[in-house]
Amino acid sequence: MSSSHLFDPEFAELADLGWTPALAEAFERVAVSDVRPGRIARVDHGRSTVLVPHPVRARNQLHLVTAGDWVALGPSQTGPDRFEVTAVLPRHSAFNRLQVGHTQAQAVAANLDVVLIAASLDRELNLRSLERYLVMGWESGATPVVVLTKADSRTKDAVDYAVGEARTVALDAEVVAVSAISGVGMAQLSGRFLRPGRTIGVVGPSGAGKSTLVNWFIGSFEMATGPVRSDGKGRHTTSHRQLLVLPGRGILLDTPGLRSLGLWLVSDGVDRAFADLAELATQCRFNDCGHTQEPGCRVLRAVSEGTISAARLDAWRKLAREASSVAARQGDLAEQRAQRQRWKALAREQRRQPRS
Ligand SMILES: Nc1nc2c(ncn2[C@@H]2O[C@H](COP(=O)(O)OP(=O)(O)OP(=O)(O)O)[C@@H](O)[C@H]2O)c(=O)[nH]1
Ligand SMILES: [Zn+2]
Repeated sequence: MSSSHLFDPEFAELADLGWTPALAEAFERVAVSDVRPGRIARVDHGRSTVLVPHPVRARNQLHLVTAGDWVALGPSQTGPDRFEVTAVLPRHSAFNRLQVGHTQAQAVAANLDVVLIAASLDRELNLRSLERYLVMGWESGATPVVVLTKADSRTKDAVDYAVGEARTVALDAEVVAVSAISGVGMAQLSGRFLRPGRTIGVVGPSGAGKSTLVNWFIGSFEMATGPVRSDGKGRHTTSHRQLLVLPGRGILLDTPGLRSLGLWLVSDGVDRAFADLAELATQCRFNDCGHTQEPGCRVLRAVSEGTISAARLDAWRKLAREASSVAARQGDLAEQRAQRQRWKALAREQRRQPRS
């Protein structure tokens, strides 16, 4: 397929799904005749619903695909109008879940640009929980934004105070307060973060108001353009539950996997989310300072001066430990697998030896 095809009217609507020149280039590299690009809306039982931009069903073959992935789809040998995934295009971001007993992380959502971290103002703000979500957000490669929901449940002063508190852990991530009931902050939120072709996801604990946020985005879109059609036809389409395309407005990725993400792989996400502490740690007297009782520890000084809370230091230590144990576990499993491979190769080798 030549690249001119990609800008045919047929492909123009892919832009609504987040198709970019960079993806077109990646696609060209894997494209053989008869394949077309598409974005995965949902995955179940070895098959996917793929938007091309209308939805088609495809076999995943052996590709480990997830909602949000861009793939190349080829015709299946099993019949006309049947498709199979022939390649997965490189992800620019991904939320990965660590699977027990597996060396490979399982992606639960791919190619998000922005991830909204919902936290409800109708209960006490849990900064430690926010920190974890921020680690996860940075780790994914998407840009995290803290959204304090249900602002109507508190006084203006209390909301302002909570925003200030959240900012102490959000650092570079933006913090906004909204209410789906009063509408406070909602237009600003969608105006600021929804963009044509941009993919947004929502994470946060149960009851934080994730569905309400998603529904509000859809509702305000429908008010402006008419209902989002779910029959898969026409321009205002594709309410495929997991990948909601609002043409000219943005894309919402709302998958159960993303919602229930618990264990995840952490590495530099911790450093990003705790950039304040990581920076202070570079000023400790000892390079390998554990920030527990070492002389000349800059981090402990910040805690004693009250610029960093002891709870935040504690959270940082825990998450850093978690990150290194995940890394070690991955290393162990990779080593076990390599060993199994070596044994298999050896066994094959031995079978090939003539019996004496
Ligand atoms: N007062 C008020 N209540 C809200 C607001 N947004 C959501 N709620 C309520 O909070 C509850 C939880 O909202 P959901 O949107 O279902 O929360 P969720 O994060 O999707 O929850 P799970 O599906 O359990 O993960 C519901 O009863 C909503 O009506 C808001 O802005 N103000
Ligand atoms: Zn130190």
